[in-house]
Amino acid sequence: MSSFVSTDATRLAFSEAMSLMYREEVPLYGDLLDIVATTNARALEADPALRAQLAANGELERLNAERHGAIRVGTAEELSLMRRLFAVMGMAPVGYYDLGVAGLPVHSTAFRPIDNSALSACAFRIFCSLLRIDLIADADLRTRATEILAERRIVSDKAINFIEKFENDGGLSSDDMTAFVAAALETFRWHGEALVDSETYAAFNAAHRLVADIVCFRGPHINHLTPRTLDIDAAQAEMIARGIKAKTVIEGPPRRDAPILLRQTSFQALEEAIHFRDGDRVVAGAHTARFGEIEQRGIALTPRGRALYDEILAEAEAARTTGGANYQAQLAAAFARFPDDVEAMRDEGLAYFSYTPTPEASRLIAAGKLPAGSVDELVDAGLLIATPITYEDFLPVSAAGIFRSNLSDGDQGGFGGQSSQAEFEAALGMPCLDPFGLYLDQEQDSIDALERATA
Ligand code: OOG
Ligand code: NI
Repeated sequence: MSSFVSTDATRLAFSEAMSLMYREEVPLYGDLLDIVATTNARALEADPALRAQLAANGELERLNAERHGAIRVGTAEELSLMRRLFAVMGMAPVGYYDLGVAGLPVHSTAFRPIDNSALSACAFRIFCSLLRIDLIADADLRTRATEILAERRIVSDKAINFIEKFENDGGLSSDDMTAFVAAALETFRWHGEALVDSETYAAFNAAHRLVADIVCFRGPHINHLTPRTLDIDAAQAEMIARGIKAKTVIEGPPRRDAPILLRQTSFQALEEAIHFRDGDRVVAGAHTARFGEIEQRGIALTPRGRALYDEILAEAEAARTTGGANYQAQLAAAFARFPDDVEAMRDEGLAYFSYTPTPEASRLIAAGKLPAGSVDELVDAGLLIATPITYEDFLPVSAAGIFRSNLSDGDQGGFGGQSSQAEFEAALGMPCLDPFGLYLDQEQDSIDALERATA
């Protein structure tokens, strides 16, 4: 018998420790958690069917817990270290997000659990961006950034020892896990003391705020955590009512009866006091990086559904004339041609589903009497229940909007450049897993289980 703790337990312990740390570091984030808890309780009260569905999926217990956080690293070595550190928590890199097309000097992946049981045990994930030094225009600044990053060590020797132990032994004991979580957490802590002097900071900041945020500090401080809301419009209204500076527009699809993909909003980054060591003088400064975000997740779309989503979103963006509430109305009108009904989405092959036998079908299976038929025929006959598979990934256009809401207007800037997934994966040390393939696996697993039961 193995005496290792599960990677699910490690991820849960880490996400809880991270949440506590962030609430201490950014008190406004505690208010956001409070808003989410209140609006979620109201949504459950108003919709008993939703409550029953969440209870059946075992999702009520950790409903208000964080679903994701985000960090930004500076070098290939740091990215590869993050891959190894998150592997200890059962998280693998899924998807490649090229933010260069949105004018940001980074590209990203999401470290996340991949199978159903791991996702329901703890769905915590980390959106991780890598600086593209090649996109810094000034050659001197590029060299300076490379030198500064080459010298810092973002993961302690202690944490690295546990990572190696995990890799060599295939797991960690309970005591080691506790010690690993504490050591790993330090990597993501905020440091008010900059690594560089004030002049260097100003130079990087002028190149791009993201560059200063990534290069000028001791490590990749967690820049936001994101709990799940059941009603993002209500949570957004409540943020505004409490005087929190929320984004004016919710990113992603409009409000729908059958939610798709991911909707997100955030509050603006706080201005925080930092200090520089200029020779033997301590100089006070300010930095804005850290914020809070909320998300509401819907059904995962197939490549076909996703193409339709991207097409409609691009149309709506092109026709966009107003911000705020009016844009939400324009967006809703543009999405009128996307079926707002799970059955229609299934018929048209737009979304992923998992299939489970009804109680009657289970009785028939046990008696060896389930009628032969395709999945669709069994659903139509009322013997199989099709349950929407939840979208577990991110959206590049939305992510760019989240980044941008936390940068000043002067930072919109021209980092086009070529997409470089191959370069990113070389840095990472493995390919980014394909999200569509993972949803298809989830769907296929449910069909295979049925076939095994009836074989
Ligand atoms: C990441 C922004 C993207 C999301 O939820 O789409 C993101 C960052 O600001 O580092 O977190
Ligand atoms: Ni986020």
